[in-house]
Amino acid sequence: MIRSLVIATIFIATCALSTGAEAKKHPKTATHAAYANRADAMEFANDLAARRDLDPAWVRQSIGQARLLPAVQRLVLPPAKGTAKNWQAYRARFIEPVRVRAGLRFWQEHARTLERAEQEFGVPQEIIVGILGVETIYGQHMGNFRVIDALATLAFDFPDAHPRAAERQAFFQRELEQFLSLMQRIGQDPTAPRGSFAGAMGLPQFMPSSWVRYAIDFDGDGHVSLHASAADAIGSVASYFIAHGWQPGMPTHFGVRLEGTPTQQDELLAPDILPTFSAASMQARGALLDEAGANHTGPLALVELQNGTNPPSYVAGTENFYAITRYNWSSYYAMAVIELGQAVKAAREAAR
Ligand SMILES: [Ca+2]
Repeated sequence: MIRSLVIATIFIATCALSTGAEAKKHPKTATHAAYANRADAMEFANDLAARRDLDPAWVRQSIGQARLLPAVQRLVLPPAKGTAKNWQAYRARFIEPVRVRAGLRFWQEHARTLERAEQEFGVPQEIIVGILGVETIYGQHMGNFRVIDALATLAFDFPDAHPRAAERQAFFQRELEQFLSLMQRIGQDPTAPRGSFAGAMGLPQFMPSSWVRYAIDFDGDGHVSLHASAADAIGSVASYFIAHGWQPGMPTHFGVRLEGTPTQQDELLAPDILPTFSAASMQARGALLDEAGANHTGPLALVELQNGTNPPSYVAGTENFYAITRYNWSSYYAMAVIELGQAVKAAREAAR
């Protein structure tokens, strides 16, 4: 659940390993940048402790152990301008044999838990399987940065080169606060959890605020563990979707063919992925829906997926397509989740 850059998750494991290796080779460089000596970080710690009614010494010590990670500063930057969006290339990274096979194994191993999640929450098993596959290949790549380091780096030294640096820095300060409150509440050492460069954790890559709000104990052992319990991850993804407007039984998207004028097309694309048009008003603007889409009663969005220099792909996204983008704000991400889930489901049916 890195809200900026899914593509980067692929590289996290590699980058994290190289950072770890460097830290071992140059232990002084790693400790040199610790936040214990930073007045702004210690002031933040004192304020946070007061706001959350936490022990100020514990908060100062926790943040004081965090280290500035230049790799995190690099990874949080958006791709260089002029990088063409390409759905076919994006798709090929996620819907590929290794990930589909891992998905099939995961589904076989956790079939009963996935069924239970679908029954209790109304979120289809293939959507949960799609999310966990795109995020971490079912727990294989959960990120190897210390979460406290990643969050402190982005909370106190967010790179100015980012177009929304102030807003994003404020976001990560809130996440750091949520993280420390969570660690205090569950009695865990805040230097222990590992995660992505953005501080996302576990099989579903939940940010701390999402962990606090939506994570659930779905295996009933009395603890929420998104790193070690596939069942907790499965239940927590379903819980997240329901909280973000998932409607049981509704498809995610329909096929659509564009035959309108460029002006009509611009009108349809203006609301981006926010479902805005009725099926009839979409068709009146020359976007011809497949049969199921034409009969859909809820609002729809015309979703454009660019293919580099080739013509774009289009689908008509429902409110459930939009719900998937609440996990990660990208239509490419949502489509990859849907198609990976479908591919694993097809492999499972073929294997029966
Ligand atoms: Ca549990």
